[in-house]
Amino acid sequence: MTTQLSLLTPSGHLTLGNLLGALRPLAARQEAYDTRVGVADLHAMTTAHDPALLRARTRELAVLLLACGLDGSTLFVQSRVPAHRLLTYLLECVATTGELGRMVQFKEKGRAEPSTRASLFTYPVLMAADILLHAPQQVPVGDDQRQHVELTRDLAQRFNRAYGPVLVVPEVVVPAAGARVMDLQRPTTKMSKSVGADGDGGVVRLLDPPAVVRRKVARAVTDSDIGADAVRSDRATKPGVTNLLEVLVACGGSADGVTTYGALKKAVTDAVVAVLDPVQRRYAELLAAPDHVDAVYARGEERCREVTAPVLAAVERALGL
Ligand code: AQP
Repeated sequence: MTTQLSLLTPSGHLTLGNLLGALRPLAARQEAYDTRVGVADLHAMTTAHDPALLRARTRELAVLLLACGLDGSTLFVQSRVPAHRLLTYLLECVATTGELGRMVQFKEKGRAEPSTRASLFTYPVLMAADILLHAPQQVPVGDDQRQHVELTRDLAQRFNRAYGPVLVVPEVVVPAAGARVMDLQRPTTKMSKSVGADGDGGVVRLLDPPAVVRRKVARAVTDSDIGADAVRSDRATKPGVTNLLEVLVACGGSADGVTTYGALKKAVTDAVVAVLDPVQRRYAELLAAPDHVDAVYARGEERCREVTAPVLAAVERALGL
C-alpha cells in the first residue's frame, strides 16, 4: 500500500486553510493509503519559543487532527519518534552548508540575524529525515516547500551513490488543484496559522466560534465594484472576491443567485460555520476523553517507531556506525 505522509507544525492555531488544503484531502484518502500524519513539534523550535506554549499547541493540534476525522490514520508527535532526530544528524553529514544556505526560507527568515538559531539553518535536513524515514513514493507539495523536497531528493541520491542504495528517493508531485485559502484581509497572501492575534482578522481558525467567523468574513476585503456581475472570480483583479467564492465552493456552498457582496459573505459564513461545527463538536468530546487521545497517539507512535527503525538501522550500517 502506498504511503502518504504529512506533518503540520504547531506554530499557531489551525486554520480553515489547513483544513481545506491539507487535512480534508488527507482524510479523504486515508483508507486508500497508509496515511501517517504527524505533529511537527521539532519544527516549531527554529525560532524563539515558549516551552509551555509549544506543549499546549502540540496537544491542541493533536486533538484537532482526530477531530478533523483522521482516526483512520497513523497519528504521531514527531519528537516521540526519536528516529527523526537521529536521522537528521546523519543526513547533516551528507548535506553541505552551501546548499542549506541557498534555501529561500532561510534567506528570508533570518540569515542576517546573529541570533538566528542553527536549527533554522538545518531544518530542511530535519524535513528530509521526516520524509526519508517514512519512505513515501510521492510527496505532494505546495510551491513554498518544493525546494525543500528537491533537497530531500538530492540528499537521498547523494547518500545512495556514496554509501549504497538505502533510501527511497521520493517523487515530487504537485497536488491536483488543492484548495489554497487566502487571508481574508490580505487576499494575495495565503491564510497562515502563525499570524499573530494582532493580524488575525483575516485568518479563520478551526476553533473560532460562529460569531467570530461571521465577524471575520463580514470584514473580508472585497473591492469597490458594484456592477451587476461584481460577484465573479478573477484572481488578478478581484482576489478577495475570488477567495470568498473558492472558500464557499470548497465548503459545499453555492454562489448561484448571489449578486451582492453582502449575500456572498452571508453564504460564505453559513458554509464555513457548517464545516467547522462538526469539527468543534468532536473536539469538545475529545477534550473530555484525554485517555482516548493518548491511546491513539501511543499506538501511532509505536507503529512509527517500528516502521522507521529499519531505515535508521540501514543508514547507520551503511555509514559505518
Ligand atoms: N492557506 C492555506 N490553504 C491551503 N492549504 C494550506 N496549508 C497551510 N496553509 C494553507 C497546508 O496545511 C499544511 C500545514 O503545514 P505546516 O504546518 O508545515 O505549515 P504551513 O504550510 O507553512 O502552513 P501555515 O498554516 O501557513 O503555517 P505557518 O504559519 O507556521 O507557516 C500544509 O500541507 C500546507 O500546504
